[in-house]
Amino acid sequence: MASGGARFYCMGTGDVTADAERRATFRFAHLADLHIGAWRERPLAEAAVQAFHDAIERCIAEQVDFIVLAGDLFDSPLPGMDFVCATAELLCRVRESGIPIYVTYGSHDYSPTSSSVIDVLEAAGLFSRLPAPETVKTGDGTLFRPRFLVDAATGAKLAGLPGRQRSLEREWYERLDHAYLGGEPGFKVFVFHSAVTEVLPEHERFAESMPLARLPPGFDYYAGGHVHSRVEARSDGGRGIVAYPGPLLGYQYGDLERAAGTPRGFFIVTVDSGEVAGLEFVDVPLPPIVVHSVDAGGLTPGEVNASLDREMEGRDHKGAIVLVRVSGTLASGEPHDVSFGAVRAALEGQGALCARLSRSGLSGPRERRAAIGGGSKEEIEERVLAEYCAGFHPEPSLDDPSLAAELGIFLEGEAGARTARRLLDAVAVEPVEHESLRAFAPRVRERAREVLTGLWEG
Ligand SMILES: [Mn+2]
Repeated sequence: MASGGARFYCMGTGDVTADAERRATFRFAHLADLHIGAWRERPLAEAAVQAFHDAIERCIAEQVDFIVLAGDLFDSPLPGMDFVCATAELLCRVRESGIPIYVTYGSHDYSPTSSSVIDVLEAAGLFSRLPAPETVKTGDGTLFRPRFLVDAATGAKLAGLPGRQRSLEREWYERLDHAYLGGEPGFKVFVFHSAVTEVLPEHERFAESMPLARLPPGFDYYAGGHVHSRVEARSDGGRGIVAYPGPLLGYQYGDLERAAGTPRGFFIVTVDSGEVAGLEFVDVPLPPIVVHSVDAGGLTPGEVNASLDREMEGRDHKGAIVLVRVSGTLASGEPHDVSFGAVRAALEGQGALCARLSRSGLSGPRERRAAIGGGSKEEIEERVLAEYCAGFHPEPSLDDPSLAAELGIFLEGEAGARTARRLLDAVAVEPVEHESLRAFAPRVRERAREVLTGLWEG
C-alpha cells in the first residue's frame, strides 16, 4: 500500500542506529474503538461522528505530536460512504495540522486482502497503517515480526498487530519474535487490538483474551483497542503501561448503557526523556444518556405499561439518548403486549435524540413453561412455536377484517408454526465477507418477503 505523505520512514531489520533527531519531550494521543458507521438510528450515528470530531479537534488544539488509533475506527470494512466522507474530512484537517496518525485494523474493520476502507484512506495519505508482520525463519522456527514505523519528528517507534479473526490473531501472538521486538532500542509503542486477561475489568471478563505475557516485552506503552472500557495498568515483567481508552459511543446497547455513568474519551500520553511521564484521560462530551429500567417480573402487560409511565414521568428527555430496558417474566400475556411503540412515540414527542428499547430479557409465562419442558433445542423451538401459534390471532384492529381472517389461515395453529419455521430458516443467513449492514439487511428482508409472498401464491 502507498504510504502517502505521512511523516515517517519505514525501517528494515537491523538498521536501528540511524534514528531521526529525537525530541526529549513530546505527547501523543491514543484513541480506539470509534466504530464510525455503527447504529441504525441516524442521530446516534451522527453523534458518533460528532464525538470523533470533538476528540480530533482536541488533539489539534493540544498540538499532540502524533495520534494512535488502535483499531475499529470504523464499524465495518465497508461502511456507508457518507460516514467515510465525514471521517476523511476530519483526517484531512489533522494532516493539514501536520500531525501524523498511525492506525491498525480492529476486529470490525479488518480485511485480509487490504480491501478495507482503512486501506483506501491510507492510500489517500490520510494516515499510516502499521504493516502486517513479516514471517522470519530463526533458530526457534518460524516467527512473526511486525516492522517498526518511526515517527520522524519524535523518534518514537511504533509496531503492532491488528485485530483479526480470533484463531489467526492467536497464531501471531503465539509466534511473535519477542527477542527482536524487545531488543529494539528507543521509545517504543506497541499498538494492538486484543484483550489482555490480567487487566480486563469485571464485566469484560467473559471476553476472549490472552495473557499479558503474549505481549512483546520492552515497550514503553501498549496502546490497546478492543476492550470497551477505560483501562490503565502499569504492568510488571518488563512491560510498561497497558492502556485502553475504550469507545466513545461504541456500537451496541451495552456501550451506551455504560457510557451513561462513565466519562468517555481518550488518552494523551506525555513522554519525557524516553519515558512515559504522564497519562491524561481527556473527556469527550456525548449527548446526555438517560437510562430507564423496569422489572416486569410477575406483572401483567398493563401493569408494566403503567410502571413505564411512572418511571419516565417528570424526566427530561430533550436531546437525550434514552435507553429503556424491560426485563423479567410477565404474569400473563406476551412481550409484544407491552406498549413499546407508545413509549417510543412519547419519547420522540418529548424531543429525545433517539430511543433504544431493550426487551431481550422480557418473556411471557408461556415461554417459561416451554423452556422447562426440556428436550433438544429443536424440540423446544418446535414446542414454543406450536404453543404460541395455537393462541395467536392476527390483530382484530386491521382495517380490513376479511384480511385478518385470511392471514389467520397462514399464521394460526399448525400452519402458523410451519410459516414461522420457514421464516426462521429464510432469515438464518450470515453476512458474506465485507457485506455491510446496508446490503445485508435488504437481502434478509427479501428472503423473508419471498416466504411471505409464497404463502399467498402457493
Ligand atoms: Mn471495538
